[in-house]
Amino acid sequence: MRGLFVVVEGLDRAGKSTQVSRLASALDAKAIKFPGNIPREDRTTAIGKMIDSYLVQQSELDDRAIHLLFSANRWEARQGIVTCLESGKNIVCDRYAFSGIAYSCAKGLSYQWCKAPDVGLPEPDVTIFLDLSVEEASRRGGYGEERYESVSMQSKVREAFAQIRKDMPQGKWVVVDAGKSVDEVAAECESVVRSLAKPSSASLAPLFAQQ
Ligand code: DGP
Repeated sequence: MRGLFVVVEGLDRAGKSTQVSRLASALDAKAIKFPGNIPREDRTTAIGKMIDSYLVQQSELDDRAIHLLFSANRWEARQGIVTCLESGKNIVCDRYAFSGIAYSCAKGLSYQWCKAPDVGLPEPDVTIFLDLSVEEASRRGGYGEERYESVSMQSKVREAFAQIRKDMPQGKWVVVDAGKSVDEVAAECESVVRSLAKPSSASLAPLFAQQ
């Protein structure tokens, strides 16, 4: 039986890293993160380095070019994800194609265009959206120097995530209130995953295949 593929999404400061690590321990899963690559949590591949330099505002790139780089960073990790799941190991993943769509749509690119490069990636069994208001997110330690870390950008990202939610098949997108305590959020995330049916087939469905 293959492992479960669980994605955690949300705005900057929603608590994804903490919850990914809690959930990965609870499920004895491998924790991975985008942008980045398996098994490292940093931005070390050639593509990861370009993304990093863009995020820390050391380089400028066309909005579509950076969108494609984020997608390419997921594609370069695809085989690793598949191999891990097929070996029976669960994966908990911090951000995925949904962040790709949300952040680029927030910059004004079209939803369909943003979705296209990620069509066919391994489809998560479930995506947990850690929901937090922009105001509350911005109060959590404030935003740093990275691109996108502003209230106006995060508000648009939140709207884009709401659009993605409407587009997701029943049961594939679960919203968890990220304003609760760390323990409460962790318990809810764990219960979402424990209530999932065992994967019905050994292989993963392609993402956005029916749309
Ligand atoms: P994080 O390491 O999770 O804090 O992400 C760094 C920043 O990159 C964060 O502001 C969100 C943004 N980001 C993550 N994934 C994507 C993506 O696929 N596309 C775009 N445009 N931005 C992304």
